[in-house]
Amino acid sequence: MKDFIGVCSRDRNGLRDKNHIRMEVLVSLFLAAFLTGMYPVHQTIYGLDYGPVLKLETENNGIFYTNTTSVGDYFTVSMIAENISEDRGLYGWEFVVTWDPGVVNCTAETINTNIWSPYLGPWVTPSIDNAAGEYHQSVTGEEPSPSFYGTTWLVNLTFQILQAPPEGGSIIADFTIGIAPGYTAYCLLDELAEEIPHRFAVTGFQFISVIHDIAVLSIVTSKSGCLPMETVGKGYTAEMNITIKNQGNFTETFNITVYANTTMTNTITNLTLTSGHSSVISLIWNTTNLDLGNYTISANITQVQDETDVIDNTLTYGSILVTIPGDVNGDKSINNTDASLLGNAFDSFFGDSAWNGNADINNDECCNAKDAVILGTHFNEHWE
Ligand SMILES: [Ca+2]
Ligand SMILES: [Ca+2]
Ligand SMILES: [Ca+2]
Repeated sequence: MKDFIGVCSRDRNGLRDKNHIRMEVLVSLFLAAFLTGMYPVHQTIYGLDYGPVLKLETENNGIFYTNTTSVGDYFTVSMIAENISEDRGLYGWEFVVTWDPGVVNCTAETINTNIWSPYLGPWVTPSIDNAAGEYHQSVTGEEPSPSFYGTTWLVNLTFQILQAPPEGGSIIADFTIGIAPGYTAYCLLDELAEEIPHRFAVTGFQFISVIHDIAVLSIVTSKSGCLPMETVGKGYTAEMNITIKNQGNFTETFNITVYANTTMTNTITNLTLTSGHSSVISLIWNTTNLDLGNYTISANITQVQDETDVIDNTLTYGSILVTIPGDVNGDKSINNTDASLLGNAFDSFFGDSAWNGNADINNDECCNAKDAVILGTHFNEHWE
């Protein structure tokens, strides 16, 4: 009696453990499904038990890209019987595979006839119906063949790609494994022609349009909007905000270079942007090494690998005059006009209505006495 209770107790514990394990499997599968949902892999697993699996495996994990794959190319789908147990071996198979017709065509079947020797079948002719997007076949062992156990491929199907994905998008040919018409269960059979309980695993097909495209969208400087032109005193700086965007569908790493006419003024290397995201690059544009004169500003992003749209990699901004510090209006002389412009903006901060970027000679986001001192130092100077 004591032993019996003990056994029962162990059994109950065993059951609890098993349920606990099942919960963990359930949670893992949920997480796996959630995570794979974020990526272009679409794999479906039905049922939670371990044991035999009827698996549809697509070459390359079912993912193809337009830079390496074209319409008309072929790929293989393997039907696999996995983990068939020794005590309930495999003696036949029959199933229906379906896909989205028009996206891919099945062009050939290669049946594994080495599972049983001798064998019976294949029973279904023709087995491929591309109009319906359907493959149906059946093969059985024949005496004196022993049952098969372990893992084996059953049939390899060759598919041809018929459609290209839309630019920047992807196209999917969903695969399913189904039961042959007229049966309730008849996929993997044992020697008694009974269904071997199993779960299904399916890898899909996805054809993805590859776009590598980085773009410079805009350039704004701390002098933007100043009339009649933007000016920076030689030896002083301007701030520059450059908005860039990854318009492709891959993460890219690249360099950006700013030019004043043909002179490189700034280079930022190893910028990384994920697909679809934009970013504002802030930098200080320094005039120390520039001669007095008018400069056209441009920003250029180096072409990333396989990028075809390179026109948007370069953006040309208007021009900025590098002049003697204090020449607020850019007429190349420092006089009462400049002093009056600074006076109008005096005590204003960046963003204020009275703000004048040109009058902020030292570029500290405030028009004040510091700028007036610089203007005073150069008063009555001129060039050209
Ligand atoms: Ca581009
Ligand atoms: Ca002036
Ligand atoms: Ca200032």
